[in-house]
Amino acid sequence: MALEIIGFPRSNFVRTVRMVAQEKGVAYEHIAAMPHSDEVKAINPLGLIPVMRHDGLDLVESSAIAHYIDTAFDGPALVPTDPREAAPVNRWIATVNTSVDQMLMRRYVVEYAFHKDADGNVVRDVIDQTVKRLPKMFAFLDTAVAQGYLGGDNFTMADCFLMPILAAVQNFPEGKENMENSPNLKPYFAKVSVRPSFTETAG
Ligand SMILES: N[C@@H](CCC(=O)N[C@@H](CS)C(=O)NCC(=O)O)C(=O)O
Repeated sequence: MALEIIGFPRSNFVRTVRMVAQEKGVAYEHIAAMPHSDEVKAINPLGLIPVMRHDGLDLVESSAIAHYIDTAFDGPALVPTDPREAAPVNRWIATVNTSVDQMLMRRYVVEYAFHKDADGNVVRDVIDQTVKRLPKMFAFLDTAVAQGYLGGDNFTMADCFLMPILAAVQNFPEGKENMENSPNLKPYFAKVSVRPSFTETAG
Protein backbone atom coordinates (compact mmCIF):
# COMPACT_ATOMS: atom_id res chain seq x y z
CA MET A 1 0.00 0.00 0.00
CA ALA A 2 1.18 3.55 -0.77
CA LEU A 3 2.50 5.77 2.00
CA GLU A 4 -0.28 7.95 3.43
CA ILE A 5 0.50 11.21 5.25
CA ILE A 6 -2.55 12.48 7.08
CA GLY A 7 -3.06 16.01 8.38
CA PHE A 8 -4.15 19.58 7.59
CA PRO A 9 -1.50 21.04 5.25
CA ARG A 10 -0.97 24.29 7.23
CA SER A 11 0.39 22.33 10.19
CA ASN A 12 4.14 22.87 10.39
CA PHE A 13 4.67 19.25 11.41
CA VAL A 14 2.59 17.92 8.49
CA ARG A 15 4.62 20.07 6.12
CA THR A 16 7.85 18.74 7.66
CA VAL A 17 7.03 15.09 7.02
CA ARG A 18 5.79 15.91 3.51
CA MET A 19 9.09 17.71 2.87
CA VAL A 20 10.99 14.63 4.03
CA ALA A 21 9.00 12.41 1.63
CA GLN A 22 9.58 14.84 -1.25
CA GLU A 23 13.32 15.15 -0.53
CA LYS A 24 13.57 11.35 -0.57
CA GLY A 25 11.59 11.12 -3.80
CA VAL A 26 8.97 8.94 -2.08
CA ALA A 27 5.48 9.01 -3.60
CA TYR A 28 2.75 9.47 -1.02
CA GLU A 29 -0.94 10.21 -0.72
CA HIS A 30 -1.72 13.33 1.31
CA ILE A 31 -5.03 13.25 3.19
CA ALA A 32 -5.81 16.74 4.52
CA ALA A 33 -7.64 15.71 7.70
CA MET A 34 -8.08 18.12 10.63
CA PRO A 35 -6.70 17.42 14.12
CA HIS A 36 -9.17 15.44 16.25
CA SER A 37 -11.07 14.19 13.18
CA ASP A 38 -12.17 10.55 13.27
CA GLU A 39 -9.60 9.73 10.60
CA VAL A 40 -6.77 11.10 12.77
CA LYS A 41 -8.08 9.70 16.06
CA ALA A 42 -8.23 6.23 14.51
CA ILE A 43 -4.42 6.36 14.50
CA ASN A 44 -3.63 8.88 17.26
CA PRO A 45 -6.04 8.88 20.23
CA LEU A 46 -4.68 12.35 21.16
CA GLY A 47 -5.96 13.66 17.82
CA LEU A 48 -2.69 15.42 16.91
CA ILE A 49 -1.34 15.58 13.37
CA PRO A 50 0.54 14.35 11.43
CA VAL A 51 -0.24 10.66 11.39
CA MET A 52 1.03 8.14 8.87
CA ARG A 53 -0.01 4.79 7.44
CA HIS A 54 2.19 2.46 5.38
CA ASP A 55 1.87 -1.25 4.65
CA GLY A 56 -0.01 -2.00 7.87
CA LEU A 57 2.15 0.31 10.00
CA ASP A 58 0.32 3.18 11.72
CA LEU A 59 2.60 5.87 13.15
CA VAL A 60 2.30 9.17 15.05
CA GLU A 61 4.81 11.90 16.03
CA SER A 62 6.49 13.89 13.27
CA SER A 63 10.00 12.90 14.31
CA ALA A 64 9.20 9.17 14.29
CA ILE A 65 7.41 9.51 10.93
CA ALA A 66 10.26 11.50 9.40
CA HIS A 67 12.89 8.98 10.54
CA TYR A 68 10.74 6.09 9.28
CA ILE A 69 10.42 7.66 5.83
CA ASP A 70 14.14 8.43 5.77
CA THR A 71 15.21 4.89 6.61
CA ALA A 72 12.48 2.70 5.06
CA PHE A 73 12.83 4.04 1.51
CA ASP A 74 15.59 4.58 -1.04
CA GLY A 75 16.80 8.08 -1.71
CA PRO A 76 19.32 10.47 -0.16
CA ALA A 77 19.81 10.01 3.60
CA LEU A 78 18.44 13.05 5.43
CA VAL A 79 20.17 11.99 8.65
CA PRO A 80 23.77 10.74 8.24
CA THR A 81 24.34 7.07 9.08
CA ASP A 82 27.56 7.81 11.02
CA PRO A 83 26.57 8.29 14.69
CA ARG A 84 28.83 11.30 15.25
CA GLU A 85 27.47 13.03 12.15
CA ALA A 86 23.89 12.08 13.02
CA ALA A 87 24.17 13.44 16.57
CA PRO A 88 24.02 17.18 15.73
CA VAL A 89 21.22 16.62 13.20
CA ASN A 90 19.14 14.79 15.81
CA ARG A 91 19.99 17.46 18.37
CA TRP A 92 18.62 20.20 16.10
CA ILE A 93 15.50 18.19 15.26
CA ALA A 94 14.83 17.87 19.01
CA THR A 95 15.50 21.55 19.69
CA VAL A 96 13.20 22.71 16.88
CA ASN A 97 10.54 20.17 17.82
CA THR A 98 10.44 21.36 21.43
CA SER A 99 11.76 24.85 22.32
CA VAL A 100 11.46 26.48 18.89
CA ASP A 101 8.02 25.03 18.09
CA GLN A 102 6.71 25.91 21.57
CA MET A 103 7.68 29.55 21.27
CA LEU A 104 7.24 30.36 17.59
CA MET A 105 4.24 28.14 16.76
CA ARG A 106 2.27 27.43 19.95
CA ARG A 107 2.85 30.78 21.73
CA TYR A 108 2.91 33.03 18.64
CA VAL A 109 1.48 31.75 15.31
CA VAL A 110 -1.27 29.60 16.84
CA GLU A 111 -2.26 32.43 19.22
CA TYR A 112 -2.59 34.84 16.29
CA ALA A 113 -4.51 32.33 14.20
CA PHE A 114 -6.90 30.86 16.75
CA HIS A 115 -7.05 32.85 20.01
CA LYS A 116 -9.85 35.38 19.33
CA ASP A 117 -12.33 37.12 21.61
CA ALA A 118 -16.13 37.10 21.10
CA ASP A 119 -15.80 39.92 18.53
CA GLY A 120 -13.18 38.06 16.54
CA ASN A 121 -10.24 40.19 17.71
CA VAL A 122 -6.91 38.52 18.43
CA VAL A 123 -6.28 38.07 22.17
CA ARG A 124 -2.75 39.38 22.57
CA ASP A 125 -1.64 38.49 26.11
CA VAL A 126 0.44 35.41 25.23
CA ILE A 127 1.56 37.01 21.95
CA ASP A 128 2.85 40.08 23.78
CA GLN A 129 4.82 37.95 26.23
CA THR A 130 6.32 35.99 23.35
CA VAL A 131 7.21 39.06 21.29
CA LYS A 132 9.60 40.17 24.05
CA ARG A 133 11.48 36.87 23.71
CA LEU A 134 11.60 36.77 19.90
CA PRO A 135 14.93 38.62 19.44
CA LYS A 136 16.77 36.08 21.62
CA MET A 137 15.23 33.14 19.75
CA PHE A 138 16.00 34.65 16.34
CA ALA A 139 19.60 35.40 17.41
CA PHE A 140 19.93 31.76 18.53
CA LEU A 141 18.62 30.46 15.20
CA ASP A 142 20.67 32.99 13.24
CA THR A 143 23.87 31.59 14.76
CA ALA A 144 22.63 28.02 14.19
CA VAL A 145 22.37 28.49 10.39
CA ALA A 146 25.65 30.45 10.03
CA GLN A 147 27.32 27.56 8.15
CA GLY A 148 24.55 27.55 5.52
CA TYR A 149 22.07 25.03 6.93
CA LEU A 150 20.71 24.27 10.39
CA GLY A 151 23.66 23.11 12.49
CA GLY A 152 26.01 22.53 9.54
CA ASP A 153 26.88 22.95 5.89
CA ASN A 154 24.51 20.33 4.40
CA PHE A 155 20.75 20.19 3.97
CA THR A 156 19.37 17.62 6.44
CA MET A 157 16.14 16.56 8.10
CA ALA A 158 16.69 19.34 10.65
CA ASP A 159 16.01 21.90 7.91
CA CYS A 160 12.71 20.14 7.15
CA PHE A 161 11.68 20.83 10.74
CA LEU A 162 12.78 24.46 10.83
CA MET A 163 11.58 25.76 7.44
CA PRO A 164 7.79 25.41 7.94
CA ILE A 165 8.07 27.29 11.25
CA LEU A 166 10.09 30.12 9.70
CA ALA A 167 7.51 30.38 6.91
CA ALA A 168 4.62 30.60 9.40
CA VAL A 169 6.15 33.24 11.72
CA GLN A 170 6.66 35.61 8.81
CA ASN A 171 2.89 35.81 8.30
CA PHE A 172 2.75 38.06 11.37
CA PRO A 173 4.40 41.47 11.86
CA GLU A 174 6.85 40.80 14.70
CA GLY A 175 7.99 37.53 13.12
CA LYS A 176 8.58 39.27 9.80
CA GLU A 177 10.51 42.08 11.48
CA ASN A 178 12.75 39.70 13.43
CA MET A 179 13.45 37.75 10.25
CA GLU A 180 14.43 40.97 8.45
CA ASN A 181 16.93 41.68 11.26
CA SER A 182 18.59 38.25 11.06
CA PRO A 183 21.62 38.40 8.74
CA ASN A 184 22.08 34.63 8.38
CA LEU A 185 18.52 33.41 8.77
CA LYS A 186 17.08 35.62 6.06
CA PRO A 187 19.34 34.34 3.22
CA TYR A 188 19.07 30.81 4.62
CA PHE A 189 15.29 30.97 4.31
CA ALA A 190 15.48 32.47 0.80
CA LYS A 191 17.88 29.72 -0.33
CA VAL A 192 15.99 26.74 1.11
CA SER A 193 12.56 28.06 0.17
CA VAL A 194 13.19 27.44 -3.54
CA ARG A 195 13.60 23.69 -3.01
CA PRO A 196 10.69 21.76 -4.58
CA SER A 197 10.08 20.01 -1.25
CA PHE A 198 9.20 23.41 0.18
CA THR A 199 7.36 25.01 -2.75
CA GLU A 200 5.26 21.88 -3.39
CA THR A 201 4.10 21.57 0.22
CA ALA A 202 2.78 25.10 0.77
CA GLY A 203 -0.51 24.90 2.69
N1 LIG B 1 4.77 16.12 19.08
C1 LIG B 1 3.80 16.11 17.99
C2 LIG B 1 3.08 17.44 17.99
C3 LIG B 1 1.98 17.46 16.95
C4 LIG B 1 1.14 18.73 17.03
O1 LIG B 1 1.18 19.46 18.02
N2 LIG B 1 0.38 18.97 15.95
C5 LIG B 1 -0.50 20.10 15.93
C6 LIG B 1 -0.56 20.69 14.53
S1 LIG B 1 1.02 21.39 14.06
C7 LIG B 1 -1.90 19.65 16.32
O2 LIG B 1 -2.33 18.59 15.94
N3 LIG B 1 -2.61 20.51 17.07
C8 LIG B 1 -3.96 20.28 17.48
C9 LIG B 1 -4.15 20.43 18.97
O3 LIG B 1 -3.18 20.82 19.67
O4 LIG B 1 -5.23 20.16 19.44
C10 LIG B 1 4.52 15.84 16.66
O5 LIG B 1 5.71 16.19 16.55
O6 LIG B 1 3.91 15.26 15.74
